[in-house]
Amino acid sequence: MSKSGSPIKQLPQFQYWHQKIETMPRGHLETLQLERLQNMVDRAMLTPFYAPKLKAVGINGSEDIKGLDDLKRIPFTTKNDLRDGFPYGFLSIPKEDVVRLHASSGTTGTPTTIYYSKDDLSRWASYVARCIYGTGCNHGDVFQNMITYGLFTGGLGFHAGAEEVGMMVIPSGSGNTTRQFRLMQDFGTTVVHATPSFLLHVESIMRAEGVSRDSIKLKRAFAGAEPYSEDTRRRIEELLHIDVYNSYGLSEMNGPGVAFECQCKDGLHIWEDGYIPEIVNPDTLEPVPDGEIGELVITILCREATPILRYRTRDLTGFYTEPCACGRTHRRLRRITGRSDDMLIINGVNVFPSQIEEVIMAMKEVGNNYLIEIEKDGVLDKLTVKTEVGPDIFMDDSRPLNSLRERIRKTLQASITINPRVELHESGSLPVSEGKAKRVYDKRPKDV
Ligand code: DLL
Repeated sequence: MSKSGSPIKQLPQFQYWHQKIETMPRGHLETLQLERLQNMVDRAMLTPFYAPKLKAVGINGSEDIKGLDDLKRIPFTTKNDLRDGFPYGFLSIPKEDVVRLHASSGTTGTPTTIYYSKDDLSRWASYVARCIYGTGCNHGDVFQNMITYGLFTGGLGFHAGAEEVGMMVIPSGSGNTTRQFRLMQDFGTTVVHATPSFLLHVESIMRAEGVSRDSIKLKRAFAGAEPYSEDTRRRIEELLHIDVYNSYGLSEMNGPGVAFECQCKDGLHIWEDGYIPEIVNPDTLEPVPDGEIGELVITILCREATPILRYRTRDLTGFYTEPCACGRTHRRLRRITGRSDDMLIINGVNVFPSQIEEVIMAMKEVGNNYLIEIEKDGVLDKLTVKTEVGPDIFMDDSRPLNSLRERIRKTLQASITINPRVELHESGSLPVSEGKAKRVYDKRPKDV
């Protein structure tokens, strides 16, 4: 059994895209990181944003980075810094050498822009290819990319990585679920990429439209771009009879391809030849003891156009401390449990949306979609959890519904210490977003 409780399957021979790098001894990896960090610092000195910031702490170039420990002298970079540096404050190559830009989807505010050189794009594709190949995909697989193309990095990022592996790519984009089935059936799709919420939606529609599982050849899915629980992964795997791999990335660090699960599905390998990860306490910004949860901070090591040092991701995670059975030496991150800034404070209690998801998705009678609403009720906050019921539950039979509602309420209360209102909705009736799911509706008036 894996730590998450799911049985570890008999694994096929592990596949490495680049075995020498993926299994590199720690010492060699650190030497490589230092070399690349020095190079990045020299690049950063070419940008209007970093040059004064680094000089202010006594760093004038790579000669002042003697060991990896010197990283700690570099100030953190935040999303606000990137916004303040708009449009070219972080650019370190001539504008005419930029071949593409992407922008963050702006989960928490206005978008930020990242530029790529030609070599940056091919390096990024190679990291994504490494992730894809490590899950057992190969030349001959048919890959349907059911995620947004455009400024969001998920579409084009995976597209290029999948082509690098040599899979046939169907650039279907997100939405239009009926057409997605048609494509799967017509071209024998074996692997898809989507947000976990869209995968759950696909399964609901598949059932509603009577698409038979035997009519599609799907074996695997890559799911990421938003947090989801282990129970959600298990649910998708059981409903669709596929293997689901967690995929983590952010546009500031290229996009997808930063950290990915291997076939052990027990943590996400963060590619340490391309990124230096740190986990810090989000309040003190000091490193947390190894293995503990904190905020992930990342330094990119191989990008020409937009060097970003010590970026505060706001994502909460921790390292696994034991080595992975697959033989890769790059450390593994725990599933992201939330962000240091999506924490809800409800009547003084801190609640992460992921805690609510964990409770409801573990219940078999609960359907695939849910929403969290917070409103003011007099002086107090009122939390409402709206969730769909599974397709086998009849909405006109009130007894089992009442008992399910009560069970959800009590379990949630035990987990988050707040007594929520629970509303049950018919399967497929709550709104679905095509991109990242919007699940939290905080309707409380904002303090000015
Ligand atoms: O979401 C890049 C991406 C595309 C990742 C496709 C995976 C697949 P942004 O739009 O910049 O980039 O959003 C980055 O999304 O800081 C996390 O908060 C969240 N996120 C991404 N992947 C995961 C994941 C893309 N697997 C922000 N689990 C990140 C939890 C995730 N959160």
